[in-house]
Amino acid sequence: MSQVILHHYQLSPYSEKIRLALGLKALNWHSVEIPVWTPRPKLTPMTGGYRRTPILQVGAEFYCDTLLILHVIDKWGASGALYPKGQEGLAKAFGWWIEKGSFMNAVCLTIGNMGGKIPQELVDERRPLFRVNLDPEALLPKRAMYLQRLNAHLAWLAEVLADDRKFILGKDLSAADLSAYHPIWFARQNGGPEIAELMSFPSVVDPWYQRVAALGHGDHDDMTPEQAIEVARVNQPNEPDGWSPEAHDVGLQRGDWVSVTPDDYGNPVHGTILAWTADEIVIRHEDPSVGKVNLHFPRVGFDVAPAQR
Ligand SMILES: N[C@@H](CCC(=O)N[C@@H](CS)C(=O)NCC(=O)O)C(=O)O
Repeated sequence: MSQVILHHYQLSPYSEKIRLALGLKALNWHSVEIPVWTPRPKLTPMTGGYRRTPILQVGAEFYCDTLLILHVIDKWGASGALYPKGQEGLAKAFGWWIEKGSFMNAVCLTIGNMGGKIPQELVDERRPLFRVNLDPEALLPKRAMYLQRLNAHLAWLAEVLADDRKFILGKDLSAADLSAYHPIWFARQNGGPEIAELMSFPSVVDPWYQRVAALGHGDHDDMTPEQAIEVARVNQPNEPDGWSPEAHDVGLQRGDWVSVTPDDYGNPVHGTILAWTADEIVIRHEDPSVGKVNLHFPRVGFDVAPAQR
């Protein structure tokens, strides 16, 4: 396997989800620290402008969205399985629910308590992306709303964990645990003791939380963006050709120019579609600085449509 490169920043909860997956698999990886807010001039040319965090790079293959990144990581390393046999669907469905239910509520609850710590550039830059004003002064008066929403979802998590099981699906950790963990991690790391105390069911959630945290991040070293660009430049992208009849039903053929757009928040990315399978969409992107690369997206959570060049 070619070297594993994670483009991420420390504060990012979705990146923490992936750092822990790399820890579970005891992988060696390279860390490229990206700016917390755009512009990201060294990353954007490689990823066609896909702007969410994190992104996993292997050679000239770029994996976007943690839903897909977990599936890629799951195939590597000797330890742990993110999708335990017979529970694959449960792990996916649980993870989808808990992230949708808790991520933005945990972020808004926490940032409301971070007055003086959130740069105005970050507030201004995120507003059109999330369609939320992340200014702590605007969020603090809404604390009660974000708290009750988050705690309603934590109640379901606590209900699952109430029988003293080690992890959400039973004795082994799965992708579901990582999806449930990272919004709570963000709140605990950044909201201070006040926010930690407002979050319900600590006696049930705490022991599980500590078990997930104990995964650590695996062995990693720093890589510069220039080194990552060089890796993409010297490697040739794969030529995937998996093609589902579903693609024809939405009017697409291999080789068409398409847009791929997150169905919740984020911008479209354009390229030539190479593969459409049960789990993934692959498009080819080209840029003078890196040459040809493949951008991979999960099927769930993204809309593909024919586009004009
Ligand atoms: N569904 C996406 C969500 C990723 C996401 O929202 N990440 C946040 C950071 S934790 C983000 O992209 N924020 C804007 C940015 O970093 O530019 C995934 O699973 O990767």
